[in-house]
Amino acid sequence: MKYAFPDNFWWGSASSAPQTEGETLAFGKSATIWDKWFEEQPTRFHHGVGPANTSTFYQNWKRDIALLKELNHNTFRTSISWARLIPEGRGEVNQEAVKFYNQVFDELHAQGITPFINLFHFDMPMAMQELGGWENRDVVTAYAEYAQTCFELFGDRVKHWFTFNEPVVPVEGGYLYDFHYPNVVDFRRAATVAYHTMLAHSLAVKAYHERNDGGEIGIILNLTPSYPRSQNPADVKAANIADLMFNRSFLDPALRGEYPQELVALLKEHDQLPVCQPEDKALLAAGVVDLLGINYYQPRRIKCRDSLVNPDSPFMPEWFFEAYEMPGRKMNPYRGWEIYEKGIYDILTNLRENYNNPCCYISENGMGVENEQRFDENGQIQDDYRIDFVSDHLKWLHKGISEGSNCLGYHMWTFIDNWSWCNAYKNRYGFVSLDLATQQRTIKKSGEWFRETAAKNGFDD
Ligand code: BGP
Repeated sequence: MKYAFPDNFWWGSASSAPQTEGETLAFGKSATIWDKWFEEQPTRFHHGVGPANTSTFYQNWKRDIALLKELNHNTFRTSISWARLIPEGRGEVNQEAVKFYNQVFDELHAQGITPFINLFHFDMPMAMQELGGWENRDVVTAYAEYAQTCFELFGDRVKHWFTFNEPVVPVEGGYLYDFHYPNVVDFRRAATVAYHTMLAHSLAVKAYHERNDGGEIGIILNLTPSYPRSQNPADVKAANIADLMFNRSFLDPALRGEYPQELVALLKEHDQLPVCQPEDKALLAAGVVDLLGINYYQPRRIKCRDSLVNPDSPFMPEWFFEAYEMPGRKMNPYRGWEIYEKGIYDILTNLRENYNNPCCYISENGMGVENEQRFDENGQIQDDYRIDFVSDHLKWLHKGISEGSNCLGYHMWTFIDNWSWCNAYKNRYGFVSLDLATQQRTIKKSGEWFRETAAKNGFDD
């Protein structure tokens, strides 16, 4: 086979509790920031569709796990909902939630599918947000307690844990660019949220390692390689700053246990450093992961600013760079994101050369398609574009592995079309399509391709 992957390669897909479980305010679950925001401003959500409208994994878990099995998954990622497990954020555990997650993990094992479990996927419980969310160090401690509860309850069957999915996204969305609750635009507060998130991460990693459970713990980062417009020093510097702010501010603590000095110096120079406590340094050093999840969708193209910044304008990352629309770049015509398959290889190469080749896997990669509900005469969606997207990325991944990268698997985003925050069902990503009204599931052509690829542990051209 032309693209054969290593033995025991992880083939699977990723999803999350808030995007699939449904039953948002039932069975003891309390509100998250998404329930709250939807209640306050439903028009911010595509077609006014809120977090309750999902594939209802809470009820359909058995049937969906059977589908995962049919699609030859050996691994599957989802998350635990903090607001479901501990409705007040702290304190009493909801026994209905314990029963639900126990059933899910047991069934995954029964079907030969290893669960990869993430603790936080953008879904801050409202009870915690009311205390200030990640701006408040008490919430950091509450998160660590929640993580410990999960390890105690499920650690016998879950051996692959993740502290956060894409921690930069709630920072960008909630505190810089207004696409997540609480819709703040303030760099200093954003920096505090980012910093506290990594402290929370480190507390969880430290606690897990102290348990000696025989499993591993990691973090999932959306790494967006920053490519400068040119090799001109101003463009290169701009791309480096974007990389520092959006990638390395999470990657370096996760893999090296400390922040890049260049980032610290930059924030200090502009008086944007978050408040640090003397014990933080040692804590961050304890946060080095066993496994890195890489979400890759698209790169960042960067150029230096054409005009000088007005020094009276509020401090923002865009003080240092601008997005660059590279002529001729390949675009996903159905989602408006660039497609640059080699990015996945560049990420692996960077990790190999500059971060000591950590254990990693592709935790998300996939193709969003607007208005995808076009079925052929046999009732199937012929998503050849998605097969091309995935196989083109897998080819570059294969090259990275053959050059020595320590990449152990590939998870597609996502198994079944899911609710995607403010975009709701605008961009569908599943290799199984979902009819929201009837809850019917139909395997797309890409699902069949995936089933075969996973079974053969690779593919030919
Ligand atoms: C990733 C998130 C997912 C999912 C995906 C698709 O960044 O981890 O939760 O939402 O993006 O995003 P969209 O629906 O905006 O295309």
